Amino acid sequence: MKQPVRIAVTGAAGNISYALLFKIAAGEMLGSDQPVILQLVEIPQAMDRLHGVTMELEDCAFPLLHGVTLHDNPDSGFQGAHYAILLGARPRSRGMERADLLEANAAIFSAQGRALNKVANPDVKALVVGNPANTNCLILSRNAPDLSPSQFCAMTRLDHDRARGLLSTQIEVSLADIDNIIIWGNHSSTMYPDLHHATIAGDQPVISMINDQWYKEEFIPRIQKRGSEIIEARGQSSAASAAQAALAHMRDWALGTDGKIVSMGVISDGSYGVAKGICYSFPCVCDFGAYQIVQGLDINEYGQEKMKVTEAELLEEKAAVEHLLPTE
Ligand code: NAX
Repeated sequence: MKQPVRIAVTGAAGNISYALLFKIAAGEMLGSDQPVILQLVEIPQAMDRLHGVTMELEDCAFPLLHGVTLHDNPDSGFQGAHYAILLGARPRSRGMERADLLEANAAIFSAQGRALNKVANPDVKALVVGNPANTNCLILSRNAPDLSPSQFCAMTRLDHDRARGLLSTQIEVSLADIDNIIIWGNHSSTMYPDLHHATIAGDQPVISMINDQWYKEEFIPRIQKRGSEIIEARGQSSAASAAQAALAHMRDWALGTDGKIVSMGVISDGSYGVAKGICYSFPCVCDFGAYQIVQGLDINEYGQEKMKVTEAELLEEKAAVEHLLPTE
């Protein structure tokens, strides 16, 4: 039997977590031979709710679940963590300006970055789901100077999988046959869902099978605003699909994508002319526990414009929290 790995989850009493923890404990993230210890982190006011979730985890009697610990702060919650899934974030309240939201989250993710730096396993992989995910991820990484920026990701996998789902329905092709969809940029309504490299069954270009007007006027805006569409219909934001995406992101990062492209928000190294140092979603492949940005894809003029729009938004977000970032 393998040694258990430690997985810290913040926002652990929230909605996404409720759809995520049970799958992790069942082995759906790291495999059915990998025991796990869950380190659940919440704010002090939510500890009772968290206790309730923990009782349910215990009642499931998962053979792979070798322990659950509860924490009201990241310094104890991230102790020795091999993986950290950061769901907890400050939601926008009525009348709150965007800059205030960024600042409130900057405070949370600065403290969590420092805690990861100090107490997590040195090889920890951290995934930020809590919004604004990309800029929160940037703040997290900048506050963990002893860790590599490549140990931090923001989640755009839900957008990636939403794009696969919508395309599969439109062209009536099995999801399993669709590859090389890319989400570029921010997890926000400026993201660029790119189908120019997508293929069916390995070689058939998707772009030749779809109507350009449908692609530009229906598909792209629908993916960009899918989160709001779900809230409108359900009265609550995506939870099960977000949990599934977080699981898929972590599994692929840890176990590899077998050459398949996935979208990951990562700290830009300047690839494709994207400003260095922002957290931007790129096409990635994963192997041996690390991601690599796929290089050399041709981007047409339309795509370049879209990529610039979402880059500009991320630069604006970064500028709004710049005064709170430690100097590099
Ligand atoms: P919930 O409001 O149900 O849960 C959030 C939990 O985080 C709460 O229990 C709260 O007490 C806790 N929390 C807040 N601050 C914390 C802190 N400093 N430390 C630890 N815990 C803290 O939200 P839920 O539906 O679970 O969504 C979680 C986050 O995911 C939100 O920020 C949401 O906007 C974001 N999303 C991101 C997505 C993505 O694709 N990147 C998609 C889904 C989701 O909208």
